[in-house]
Amino acid sequence: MEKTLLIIKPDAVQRNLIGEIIRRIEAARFKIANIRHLRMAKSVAEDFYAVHRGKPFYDELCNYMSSGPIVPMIVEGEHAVAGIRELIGKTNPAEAHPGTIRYDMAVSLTKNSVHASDSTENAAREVKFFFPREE
Ligand code: 3AN
Repeated sequence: MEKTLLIIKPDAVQRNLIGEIIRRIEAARFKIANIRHLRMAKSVAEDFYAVHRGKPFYDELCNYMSSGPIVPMIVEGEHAVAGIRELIGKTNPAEAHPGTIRYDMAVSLTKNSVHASDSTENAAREVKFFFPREE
């Protein structure tokens, strides 16, 4: 069993896509182990995306991620990290495969509807970031 962190981003929350995204995760046999609804201050978004500090898209990314509510959740299941990355599709929706969340829902490279941890190490850090009491 593996845990990963998935975030429904502001563009998807705003377009009432929370239910459809969770439906797809559950249809793929993963469990939602914990879930929140919150709005990040810009400084919190900057901490979350600290690995991207200095990149040209960093400021736009942090402004966007703090622009409205998000829904972070812990997703659990066999090979959850790789499985959820597959389900969401490539970062750039123009390169995502049909049937993936980003292909079907994303608006642009920045407004790409969802985030998911890309390794077990990052999953542990990201789960702790939003769910500090989770073991
Ligand atoms: P992913 O979310 O697929 O793991 P990361 O971690 O490389 O992708 O990037 C984090 C977020 O930063 C992406 N979800 C996207 O919104 C944004 N981003 C990444 N690369 C670019 C880029 N070249 N231009 C604009 N935004 C980007």
